[in-house]
Amino acid sequence: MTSNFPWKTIKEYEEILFQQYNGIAKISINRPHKHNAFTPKTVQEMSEAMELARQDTTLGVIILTGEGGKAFCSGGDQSVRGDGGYVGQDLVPRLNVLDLQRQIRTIPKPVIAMVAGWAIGGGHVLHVVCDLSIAADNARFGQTGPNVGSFDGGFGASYLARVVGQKKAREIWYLCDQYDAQEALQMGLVNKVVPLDQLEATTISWCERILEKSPIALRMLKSSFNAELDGQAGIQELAGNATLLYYLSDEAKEGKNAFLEKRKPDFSKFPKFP
Ligand code: S0N
Repeated sequence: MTSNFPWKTIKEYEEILFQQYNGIAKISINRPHKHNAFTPKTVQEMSEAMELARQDTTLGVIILTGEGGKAFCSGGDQSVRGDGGYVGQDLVPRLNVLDLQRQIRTIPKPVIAMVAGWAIGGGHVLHVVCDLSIAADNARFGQTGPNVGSFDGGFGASYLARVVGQKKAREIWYLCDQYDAQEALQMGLVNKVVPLDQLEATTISWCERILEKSPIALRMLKSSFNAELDGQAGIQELAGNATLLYYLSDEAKEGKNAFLEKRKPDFSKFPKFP
């Protein structure tokens, strides 16, 4: 799938592409020969790119995708799966994709999965944890864990059930069926289905519409959606954003300035809202 947009490389990696265009970051798994299965290195690179996208104040939305048009991601690379996790060059077994899942959920910018072809296993979970999913008509979705001796009982089970409902989530995991893009749309697993040749343009258009919106409103909404599900960690995220907003107020600035000026703060002028 060739791109019609003038993406510029942010940083060179071995197993992913990390690019930007017009305030949009794109993180793309670049292992099409393996249907974009991830190794510990792929995940480590994605994680670093996600953090760089978070820290860059010119970037407002992140696209997660896979190269080649035939697969978004087919999950953990089974050829490097060892005892206790996926084994990288340092020979240490890891399940670092779980850290990446949490990063996608907590980065205070919308993350959009742009799905062409297979989104399977741990690759399926990656699109599930994204804020939005836009699918090409060739997309196919499913879990394989019980077929290949694994399972994701974290977001892969509980958050999937929040998205499609308990019955459907159990069906997806217990039967390991594959679902086409229209079926995914019907069960609320994706937001939109478009022809493959319109996937990138549609995703960019959604990103551009999101970028027109208030960044703090989007940030508050993302953490609010998470707070309901993520317990104390979710409340911490939402509360951190409340603190950010409070810091911006004259009332909070009075407290800081009084300390620096070695005087008693005067909060009397600030309203005690009902
Ligand atoms: C996607 C499938 C259905 C596509 O079938 P198709 O079109 O027939 O293509 P293939 O010929 O099968 O594939 C093309 C080439 O790509 C290789 N390949 C594909 N997927 C993988 C993969 N996951 N790992 C390694 N290689 C892969 C093929 O081997 C083939 O290469 P060649 O031509 O050289 O043979 C089909 O490919 C398929 O079913 N793939 C496997 C899907 C799968 O089972 N994925 C792993 C599922 N598990 C996870 O993702 C674990 C997630 C995880 O990290 C985790 C997280 C939390 C808790 C636990 C875990 C955990 O470890 O379980």
